[in-house]
Amino acid sequence: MTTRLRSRLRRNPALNLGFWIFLGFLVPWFPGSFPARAAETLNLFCWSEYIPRPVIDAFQKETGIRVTVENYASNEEMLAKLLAGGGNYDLIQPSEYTVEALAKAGLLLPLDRDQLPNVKNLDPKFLDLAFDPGNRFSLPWMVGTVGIVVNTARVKEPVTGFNDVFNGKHRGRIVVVDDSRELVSWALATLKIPTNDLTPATLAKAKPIVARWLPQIKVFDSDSPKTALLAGDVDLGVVWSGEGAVLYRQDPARFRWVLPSEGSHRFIDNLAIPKTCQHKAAAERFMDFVLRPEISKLISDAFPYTNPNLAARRLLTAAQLANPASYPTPEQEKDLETFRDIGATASEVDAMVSELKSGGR
Ligand code: N2P
Repeated sequence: MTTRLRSRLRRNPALNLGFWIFLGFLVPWFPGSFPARAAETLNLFCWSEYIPRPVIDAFQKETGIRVTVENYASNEEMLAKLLAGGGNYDLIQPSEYTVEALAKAGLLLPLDRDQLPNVKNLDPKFLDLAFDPGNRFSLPWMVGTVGIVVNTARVKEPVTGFNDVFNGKHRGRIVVVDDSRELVSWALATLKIPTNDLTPATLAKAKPIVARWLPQIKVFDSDSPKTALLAGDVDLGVVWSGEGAVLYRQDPARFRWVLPSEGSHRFIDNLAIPKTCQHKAAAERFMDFVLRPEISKLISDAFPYTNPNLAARRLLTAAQLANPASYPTPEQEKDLETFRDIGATASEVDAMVSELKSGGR
């Protein structure tokens, strides 16, 4: 070695092989202290109260992928943020009708089935549905209904449907999910109009009903409508089934779950990858991870909706499977309808409900 080279090595340790070997020994001992290759990231944009923290932690631990989570409380809120850009979302959680709208607009990436072997665990009943034939763009996360929770300590008369909730006697004692499409669909159900027959003409028929109902509602809450019921702030709720299931689990004598006699919405919430996704491999890895039976069970434990994962369902307790809010009977299932994309009428639904909420007629 020339004297020049030796002195360069002394001045610049990065050129010295011994230095790199030494560093190689140190890194495993102090992993956080060295600027390793930037960790892979997965940006989740999902409904609030739907992805349990332990699931995210287990995924991060196993894969080293850093997960960020942003929540929304309605499909419409998610769409608005997604379309505004800037969110860098890798994985979203749209309901059936929103998958359909996004796919039509070319805003979803097709899924690579080779990366998703755990699809085999899913109940075929919730696959290949009209909103996404062949599940090209989405896989079911959880399935649920929208139904009525009755605090039986406070409400003694029978409550069987929307007309009983909004008959005027419970004014100021009602919580509902803050969701325009839902509200309008309940009004349509009382008119016996099919839930997807949503046009400007049928919307006009629903309007006076929604107008009559709105002043009776005390709380609008899509994130955690159970809270107002638990606190005793309200006696009745029209809420997501998972919320009803938590209440029933907590106090079955006090909280009764009723699927409205006029008919009810069965939603199918999904995972899908937006076209603007920057980390598709990580997104698909998460999708397959949550389809593992033991991981999917953790989701059911925290958020007791209908689990479409048959392998996971085998791990649930008899009590979980017997929760009437989580698992409707085959007889009840006959009256459930699933939303479809209604195109431009969607913004009219939103505009009408917002106008009525702000006191318009
Ligand atoms: C979960 C909300 C369920 C979404 N917190 C209803 N589509």
